[in-house]
Amino acid sequence: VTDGWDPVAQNDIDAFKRRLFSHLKHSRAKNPETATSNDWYQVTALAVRDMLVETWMDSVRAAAHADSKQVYYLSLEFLMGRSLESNLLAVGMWDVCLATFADMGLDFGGIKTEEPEAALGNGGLGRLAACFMDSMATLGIAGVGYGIHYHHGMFRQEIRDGQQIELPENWLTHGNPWEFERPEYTHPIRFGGWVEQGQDALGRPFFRWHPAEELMAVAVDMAVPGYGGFSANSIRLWAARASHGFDLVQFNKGEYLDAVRAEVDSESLSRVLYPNDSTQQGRILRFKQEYFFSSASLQDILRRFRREQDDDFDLMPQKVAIQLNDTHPAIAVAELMRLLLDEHHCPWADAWTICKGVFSYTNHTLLPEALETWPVAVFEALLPRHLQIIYDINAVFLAEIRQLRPGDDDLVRRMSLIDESGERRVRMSHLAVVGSHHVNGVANLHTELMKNGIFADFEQLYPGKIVNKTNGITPRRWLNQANRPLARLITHSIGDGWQTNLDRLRALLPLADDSAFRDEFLSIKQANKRRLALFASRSLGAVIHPDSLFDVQIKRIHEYKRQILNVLHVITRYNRLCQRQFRQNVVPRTVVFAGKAAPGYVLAKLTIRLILAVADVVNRDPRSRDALRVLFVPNYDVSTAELIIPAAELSQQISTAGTEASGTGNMKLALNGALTIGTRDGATIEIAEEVGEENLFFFGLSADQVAATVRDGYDPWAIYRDNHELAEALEMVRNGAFSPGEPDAFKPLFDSLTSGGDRYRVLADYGDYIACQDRVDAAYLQQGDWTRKAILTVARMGKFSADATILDYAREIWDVHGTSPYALG
Ligand code: DL6
Repeated sequence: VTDGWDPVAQNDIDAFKRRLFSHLKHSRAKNPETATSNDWYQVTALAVRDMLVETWMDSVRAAAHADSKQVYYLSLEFLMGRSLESNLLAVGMWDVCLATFADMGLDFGGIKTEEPEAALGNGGLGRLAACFMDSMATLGIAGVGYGIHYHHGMFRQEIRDGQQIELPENWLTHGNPWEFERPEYTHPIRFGGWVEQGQDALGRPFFRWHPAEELMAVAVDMAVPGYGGFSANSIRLWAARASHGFDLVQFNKGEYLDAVRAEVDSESLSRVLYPNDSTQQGRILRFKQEYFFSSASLQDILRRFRREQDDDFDLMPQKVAIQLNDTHPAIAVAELMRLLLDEHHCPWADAWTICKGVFSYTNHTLLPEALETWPVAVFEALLPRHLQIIYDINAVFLAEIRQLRPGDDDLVRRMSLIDESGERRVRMSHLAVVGSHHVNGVANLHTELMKNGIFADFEQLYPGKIVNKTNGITPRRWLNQANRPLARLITHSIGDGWQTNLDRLRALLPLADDSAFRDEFLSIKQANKRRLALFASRSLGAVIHPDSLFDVQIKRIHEYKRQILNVLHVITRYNRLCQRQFRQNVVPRTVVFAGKAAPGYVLAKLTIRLILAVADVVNRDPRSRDALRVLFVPNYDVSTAELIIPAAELSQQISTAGTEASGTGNMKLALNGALTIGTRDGATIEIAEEVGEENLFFFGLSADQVAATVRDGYDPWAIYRDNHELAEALEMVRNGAFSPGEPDAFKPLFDSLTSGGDRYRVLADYGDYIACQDRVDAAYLQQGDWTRKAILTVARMGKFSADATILDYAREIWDVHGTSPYALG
């Protein structure tokens, strides 16, 4: 039976146009005369979706029939960005779409920006999940990404009166053409109440949870097409709904608003993404969100498993791999135990073996404030049965430790799932480690620090359990889509295939010495810089010069990422430019910042304010403005990254060594030909190993040296006294040089760097950073050599394809294979 939709050939403009017009009429009830830009976006999305659906349904069906192992990626965040362009490229319809709109005399550039971003994530962790989904689909690794269908994703950042303000983001206002709500996949989620204990007729103990509250998790699916159209996977996001929407009794009593209260309360659970990155906020709603999506996902996984394998749960480790993206879904360990024990009556030891056979856990940060713990009292109130299970897991686990290390009470105290040092709290990372067969860090250094630091006891007791999986990025979005001119040049020069085998970029190596290629490469960079400059002038009213060096730091604003160090360099540069003798032979710079600060993070918000204030002074002053400009691009998101990254020439990766778990912006920028200035931190170390230290700019303390300053003592004031340029820049921050109307405005930043102890060793690295920036200037003057380095950098980025990372997870952790030709090599 055919469905009447003939496939559209990749060069058939008329067929594509017919699809658009058909959707315009039948899906939007509009005609071309009344169609808005948004209508055109919607119908294009629907037309592309029609094509995706074919592969998607085939893939899902094939995976079910193949009876193969499925990978489930549980992530509280998926930072997908826009889908239209990436989906068009994935199904090979990009060119025909552009040609169709050109033929109709419509500007596709404007139409594609009608799509709101699916900004269901904060930053690195959520974007990594999106890249991994792309790679799994491309490689034909069957799986599902499970998360939350937030009504409001990451807040929209606006700058008012020189400061960040947060506005709600409304990505669903016009509906989302990519999603399919599936009310047939709805699972109950329960909270509170009490646990009945007893014995069944056979004398076996049972536990029956009598929850006090129930709501529903409804599935909303999105297709994730693999590049090349061989396979597709799903992301299934859970939306919260009331289990009984409308209370008729209350309504009949005339209490209309109370009658819908349950609905409002339940739905608030998936209302908003917590905008915190790297800090745990400890809010009850967050706890409920974590359980909500973990429970719904596990119920769904079990439903799928039982459809194929009945109740043969011992087979689960052969059929199911569940990756916990950070500890946010760590409660899934206790939830799977509960489902197996209480609902499917598995014996305890069997259930525990199954859990340890299916789960694996990725750690994304070592910052103590980000490590999740929840008060035992919160568990008692909301998940009493899970608390019992966690106690049972702990009892078995601690007995094992006591057997391995008799008499070591301190070890037992350190490793326990319950932190008893103050208010009793459940250590979610310990639950995740104990319940998993593998634990991974996201870059070599990070994994080593995990093994020697927060998880040292686990490493000693279970050697081999902690492994490294250096992060990666999808080359489809971060080069093929974001930088079309460079992608075309690469394809023209070395052929296709690099999009799915990034190592092929090595074929560019000899071209680094080819002057014609270098010229083309450079002129593409210049065009990308002009595009950013145009955006700055049109959208932000800011003037930046495309001939200057574009120096870029784009990421969340956080003390450990040290935007403040960058600002101190800008101020130092400004101070130098204010002296006539420094104005000769200077390399003009545009320092671009973008990033959001968590709404409650005072110093991060103040840093944004300082960046804007410094920009205001530097960009106006006739002594500096031709040689130094500062641009803050508001509302940093995936689309903004796609605009800035191709224009970047210098990539700032300047976190305190030992604090940035991996970084992925470092990879995106390098893949687009930016040279890195950075510390020996996260994956930047591995980038240097690949591209060669001579092709990037390292400075500052190593992680060991930072640790030594903690051990041996550290005096920021001594550094302040020794370095007059530093003292001058810091004084300007303190004394209101950038905030004349409010001289103390930035004093908290000064204090944190001095009397506050300078936790992130900004002052310790300042001198070397400035010297390194001087080396950057000198290198930039040698344009030919700079471009050569940039080309070599691009050519050597193969290791950082998310495909390579995912294949590594597949082999070492999940024990699965990809079925697409790209996985088979
Ligand atoms: O692993 C993805 C990404 C890393 O690249 C960053 O270095 C790291 O900071 C980030 N972590 C988070 C928040 N962590 N927690 N929880 O986004 O993960």
